[in-house]
Amino acid sequence: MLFQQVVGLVCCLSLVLAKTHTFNFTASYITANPDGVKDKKVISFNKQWPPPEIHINKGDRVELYLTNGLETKNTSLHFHGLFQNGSNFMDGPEWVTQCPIQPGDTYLYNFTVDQVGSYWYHSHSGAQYGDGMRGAFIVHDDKEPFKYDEEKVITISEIYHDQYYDIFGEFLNRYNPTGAEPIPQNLLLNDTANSTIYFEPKKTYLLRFINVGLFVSQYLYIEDHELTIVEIDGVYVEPFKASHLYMTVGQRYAVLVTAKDHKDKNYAIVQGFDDTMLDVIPDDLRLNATSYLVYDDEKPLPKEYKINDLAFNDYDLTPLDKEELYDDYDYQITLDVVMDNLGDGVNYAFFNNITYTHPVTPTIITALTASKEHVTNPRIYGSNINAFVLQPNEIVEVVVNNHDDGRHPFHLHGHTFQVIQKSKSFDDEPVPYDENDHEPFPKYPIRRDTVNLEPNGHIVLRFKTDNPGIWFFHCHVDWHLEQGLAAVFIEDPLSLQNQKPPQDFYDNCIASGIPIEGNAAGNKDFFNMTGENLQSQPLPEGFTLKGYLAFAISTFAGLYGLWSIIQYGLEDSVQYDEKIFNNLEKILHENNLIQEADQVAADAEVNEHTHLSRGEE
Ligand SMILES: *[C@@H]1O[C@H](CO)[C@@H](O)[C@H](O)[C@H]1NC(C)=O
Ligand SMILES: *[C@@H]1O[C@H](CO)[C@@H](O)[C@H](O)[C@H]1NC(C)=O
Ligand SMILES: *[C@@H]1O[C@H](CO)[C@@H](O)[C@H](O)[C@H]1NC(C)=O
Ligand SMILES: *[C@@H]1O[C@H](CO)[C@@H](O)[C@H](O)[C@H]1NC(C)=O
Ligand SMILES: *[C@@H]1O[C@H](CO)[C@@H](O)[C@H](O)[C@H]1NC(C)=O
Ligand SMILES: *[C@@H]1O[C@H](CO)[C@@H](O)[C@H](O)[C@H]1NC(C)=O
Ligand SMILES: *[C@@H]1O[C@H](CO)[C@@H](O)[C@H](O)[C@H]1NC(C)=O
Ligand SMILES: *[C@@H]1O[C@H](CO)[C@@H](O)[C@H](O)[C@H]1NC(C)=O
Ligand SMILES: *[C@@H]1O[C@H](CO)[C@@H](O)[C@H](O)[C@H]1NC(C)=O
Ligand SMILES: [Cu+2]
Repeated sequence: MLFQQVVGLVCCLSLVLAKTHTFNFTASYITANPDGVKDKKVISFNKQWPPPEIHINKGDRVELYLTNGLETKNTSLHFHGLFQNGSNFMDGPEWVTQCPIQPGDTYLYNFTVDQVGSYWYHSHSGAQYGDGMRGAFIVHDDKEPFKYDEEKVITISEIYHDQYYDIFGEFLNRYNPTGAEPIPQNLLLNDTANSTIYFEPKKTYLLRFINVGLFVSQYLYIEDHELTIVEIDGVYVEPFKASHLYMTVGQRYAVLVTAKDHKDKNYAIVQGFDDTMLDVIPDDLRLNATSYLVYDDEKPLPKEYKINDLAFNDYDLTPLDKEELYDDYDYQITLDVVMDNLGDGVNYAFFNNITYTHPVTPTIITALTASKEHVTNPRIYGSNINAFVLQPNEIVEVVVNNHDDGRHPFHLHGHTFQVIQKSKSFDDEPVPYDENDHEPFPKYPIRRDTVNLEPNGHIVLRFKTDNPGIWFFHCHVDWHLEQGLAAVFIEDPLSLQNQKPPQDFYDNCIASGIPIEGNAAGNKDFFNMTGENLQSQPLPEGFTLKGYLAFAISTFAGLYGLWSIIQYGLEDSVQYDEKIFNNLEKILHENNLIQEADQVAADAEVNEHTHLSRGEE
């Protein structure tokens, strides 16, 4: 009886204490100089860059008004790691759970948070957040299972000196046939270079590291200070002592660090790019950056510091709640990752031969407006979004096999997943998951929302379908997302139909002339796919685009800017495909493509100026 009263009291107290946090943000460009090397137009909130950290408590409501002041660009906002349980339409990714927000318009993100830990927010319109539209989102827990004196949020990222929209055109382009990712120019910690983080002796700090970058994974270590990992991606873990971290973009690690008991010395905080992810390493790119852990401003700053063993595997961690492995799955999804060219010459990324091509109307609109009879039929969601319809209260297993030699940090919206297999990388041949011959499953698998897939390796993930919604599953290397490395999980759409987005949600679509009813093609006849967005046609048989471009480049070399060859590592493809362009003319003739080749050369000439002038900057 007494117990019940106490429980009752606690429940209602926390109800009373739940707070609404209102934010009124206008996204607009300002000029900043994040690394102290070059000015750049970055996306600010209310002319402030870096955008603010958001801190709330578990149970609180967020009402965030986002005004698009970007003049010529659409925008959107995603809260990475939040489940949006019951509020799928607040998740943020354009074409998945909302329409893009047009310049001049305001959109309200309004949701409650029933989770704890380290999260972040970022634009989910292309790779736009790379220009700075991202920040930390921390949910405080009054029952944290560890103690500390002070908390510090520390973001890490890479910076491109050029603007995303300028780089992007050259990336997703047939003159970049290998799909080589643009190379960033610098590393940032707390959104600057040469950062100083202050420590006071004897204190214990909770450092929340968040990789808010869009491409490169980073190593992170602090000279002569041990890191005790206590949370990953919002999931508490058994305290785990580590000398350093390895963080893909999108991942978060909260670590306890106990300060020295004296102020005799200052220490180095070192970031290092995982340089295996870079196709070319320009001579002037620094791969490591040193920031400063300062106890005493009067003492000299630390020198560079180096550790030798960089081995690190998040798979070794154990969730604090010891949630057991989900025994078996009810439904299995296998996704094979391939990067390849289509007939338009562009290098795309594929799951099972499909490169994500956004629908005419956001997938959530299709799910909200289809009849009960049709809403669970994957066909209505289109043939180009990798749609998977999931039944409620099932265990879903997602197997991702990498047929590519790049690293891919996969992120799922709306859930954390158990990571039940995580292979090492393989040099030569892809090693897909074999259900009948695999490493033993962990008893208490780690759970997180972003996990790294190694070159030619595989991952196996399991989660329970207890959150109705349209959930994006994609590579968080946003260059790869732009190449189409995404799938859409349509989880319990019958229940999703009970969620009622506000009028604002529909108005935002109407403002762009996007249908607010219909299938992936925007047709009210749900099985008429006329007008659907589709990926480009494949290349003709026996024809490789790399070879074709190599031919065009070598024949008309003088016309083609050296800049792109260096920047995008085309040299490699020229060598790689030597044997192909030996008989290339024959192939071109057979496919009546000689004229096309001439056109490539002519276009290259037109582009020469842009490329060269950029190269000379
Ligand atoms: C948000 O800020 C803008 C510009 O400062 C102002 O016009 C608007 O009324 C504000 N909206 C809210 C809901 O506070
Ligand atoms: C960091 O240090 C480098 C080298 O001294 C300097 O070029 C750069 O401007 C500094 N950056 C900032 C943001 O202070
Ligand atoms: C913004 O979204 C609208 C609606 O889809 C689209 O027509 C327009 O091209 C987009 N604008 C930009 C700059 O991407
Ligand atoms: C946010 O959502 C809640 C719950 O639906 C609603 O009561 C509240 O009015 C909304 N806030 C605004 C500003 O619309
Ligand atoms: C990050 O930099 C800002 C100033 O730009 C500063 O106010 C903040 O304290 C820094 N964060 C940490 C963890 O030192
Ligand atoms: C720089 O980082 C790389 C990992 O990216 C590491 O191998 C190397 O040891 C680091 N160098 C220094 C000086 O810390
Ligand atoms: C992808 O295409 C290849 C070649 O056409 C084919 O062999 C393979 O079965 C396809 N894979 C899937 C999952 O459709
Ligand atoms: C969503 O909320 C329901 C209860 O309302 C709960 O059973 C379910 O576990 C939640 N899902 C997630 C992913 O938190
Ligand atoms: C399918 O939709 C298109 C475009 O809305 C329309 O023109 C066409 O007549 C429809 N086809 C059928 C068979 O209804
Ligand atoms: Cu990727």
